[in-house]
Amino acid sequence: MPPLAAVSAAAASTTADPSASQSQRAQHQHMANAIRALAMDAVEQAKCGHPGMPMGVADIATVLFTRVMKFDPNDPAWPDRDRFVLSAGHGSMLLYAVLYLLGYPRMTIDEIKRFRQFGSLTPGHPENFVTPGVETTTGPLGQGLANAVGMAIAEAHLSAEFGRELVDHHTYVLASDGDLMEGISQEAIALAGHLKLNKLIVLFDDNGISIDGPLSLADSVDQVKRFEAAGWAATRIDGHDPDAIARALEKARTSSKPSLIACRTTIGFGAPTKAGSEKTHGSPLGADEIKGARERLGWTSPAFEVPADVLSSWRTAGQRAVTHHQAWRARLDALPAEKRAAFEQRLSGKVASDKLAAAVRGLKETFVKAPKDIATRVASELVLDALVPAIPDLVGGSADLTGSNNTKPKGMAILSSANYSGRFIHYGVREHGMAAAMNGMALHGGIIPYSGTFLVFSDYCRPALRLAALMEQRVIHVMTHDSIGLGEDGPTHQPVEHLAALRAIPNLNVYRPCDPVETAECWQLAIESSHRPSVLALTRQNVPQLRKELDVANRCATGAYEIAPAEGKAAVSLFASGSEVAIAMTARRLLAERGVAARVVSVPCLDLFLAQAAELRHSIIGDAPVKVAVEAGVRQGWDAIIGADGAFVGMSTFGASAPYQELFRHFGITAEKVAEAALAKMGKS
Ligand SMILES: Cc1ncc(C[n+]2csc(CCOP(=O)(O)OP(=O)(O)O)c2C)c(N)n1
Repeated sequence: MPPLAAVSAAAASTTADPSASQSQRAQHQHMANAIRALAMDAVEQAKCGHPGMPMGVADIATVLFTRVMKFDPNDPAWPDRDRFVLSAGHGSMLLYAVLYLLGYPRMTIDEIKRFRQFGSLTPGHPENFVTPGVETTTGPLGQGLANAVGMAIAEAHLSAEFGRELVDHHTYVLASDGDLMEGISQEAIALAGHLKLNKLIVLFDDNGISIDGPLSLADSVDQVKRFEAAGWAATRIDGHDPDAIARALEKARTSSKPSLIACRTTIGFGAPTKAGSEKTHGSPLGADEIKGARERLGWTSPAFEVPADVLSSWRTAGQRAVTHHQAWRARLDALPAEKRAAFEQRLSGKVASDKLAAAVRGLKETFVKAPKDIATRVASELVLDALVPAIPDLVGGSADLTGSNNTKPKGMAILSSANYSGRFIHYGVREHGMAAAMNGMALHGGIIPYSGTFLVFSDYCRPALRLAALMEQRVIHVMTHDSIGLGEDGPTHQPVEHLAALRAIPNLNVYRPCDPVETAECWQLAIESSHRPSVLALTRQNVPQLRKELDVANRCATGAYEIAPAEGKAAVSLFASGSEVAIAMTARRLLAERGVAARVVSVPCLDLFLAQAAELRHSIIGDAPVKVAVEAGVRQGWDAIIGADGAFVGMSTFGASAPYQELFRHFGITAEKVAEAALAKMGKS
């Protein structure tokens, strides 16, 4: 394709015509120096930021963006664009400078001048929901690399499904030493190598420097060997030699494996006294150093000014792939109407709500007709049996707990290097990499990723979950074995604080359904939540089916609802989630036997409930004088319903290893204890 032809021509001209090659090199230097100058100036003006990395990788970025990548500045979300992930998000000025130079309309020089200021398009670290052209939110090192693995999986999957005429792009990553030192990088590269994601290309900024100083203080890994061991093609080049960069990229693009290009660079390239040192990493260079750098680089323009000829070369490069975009649109337009509609619907992220509603209604009818006392994880599998065929966007998986998480419905094909059209991913024992890859799939578009692990291992996913919530991405985590109810595996595996810890993440909904009907309703809500991640916390142990009447409406939609009214005026309100709703129901009966009228409120999603209007919340909480909550986790969060005076029956220590019935008894999470707590509050104990 033309961008590559340009690369080849540039490489060939090195030998054919020395003077042409010299002028090309000079032009390249000017273009790269434009990035360096903008990074120095913006960091200086903001009085904070990281100039060293953009200055060091300017040559790599210039070759990549002006000769290789395909994108359209006027349509930054064009589905078949190449993706670029700046995993080393601290070097954000690199990305902002490139977007400005290429002519992304909203990235003006004024935005560059407002680097790191409130409301600018140039925040401290790249945020995809703020800046058009930024593919993912990076800063926590290692996440971007793992997101990129998800993007490459999404590309391979959609390409297998819709054909290369519609989906055929690469994912490029710029990663630093810090990215590769983080543990998540191991999970990410191992998965990418195993899946042979050959359209994933990582450019490693091999500058040997991190914040504390030379990398030798803390690391001596041979990254090339490490990536090779994980099934990648890996090479080392001089990251300041544009021809070497171009050649390595060309080779990587035709590789049958994912590629690592370790680019040896000098951090702060051009800075007279600070280049090659950590001093260029996290603070402005200072006026004298910038003056010296300008002299060394031969850059005579004042701050924030790019000479017209250099800017024009960049802008021309920015338009390079527009013809690809047009050709792609023409291919899309020429498709049979049905195929085109299917593709556009997938990319839009709009789930066929009629199909979803019909599937959920069918499930509820089946459950109500023949009530089942089953674990909610088993109910979830029954739900997936119906939803996976109805919603092609769903791509599932598990971190090596498929049989325990019940995330693989019957007949779901495995996504592998031999069959990218499969829809179930064996992520291996890699919870963190899985969660971050899922973010990448969701960001890519066309996929609603869901996965499985144990709830206790949400800790291993947490950094990626937090970013999913920040980025408003729809990823669905099935997390089973949700309390001491898992029994004999003991306290290492029994979540206690996890529900509270997950509920503390803004814009993440934690669902804990009590029975098969609620499980179906919670799945529906998670899929409909197009701008937030969801966790479905599910039981290992069987629970009785409590919803036996057919409700057309989704009763979980308000987060909490009265599942059993009081007989007469309620003296007590009992609130519970998941497996403890059944305990609350029995407690209600015990209280009735003592002549106390109690109602039960099921709380399948505390986050959703607390987001309801005050009036609705008050009506659901009710005005019974005594409030008791029961959940086999810590109290934190429940005071929003029961108040500081309410009684809480739950956990305040770690669990233990024993059959689960014994554990519920030992820790006092029983109907008797709930009834006692209510009576004690009434002064009747
Ligand atoms: C998970 C995480 N830990 C720590 C940091 C803070 N931090 C930002 S950059 C950096 C390391 C910088 O070294 P390197 O990755 O080699 O980048 P370079 O110095 O080459 O720009 C650290 C520790 C972070 N952003 N993310």
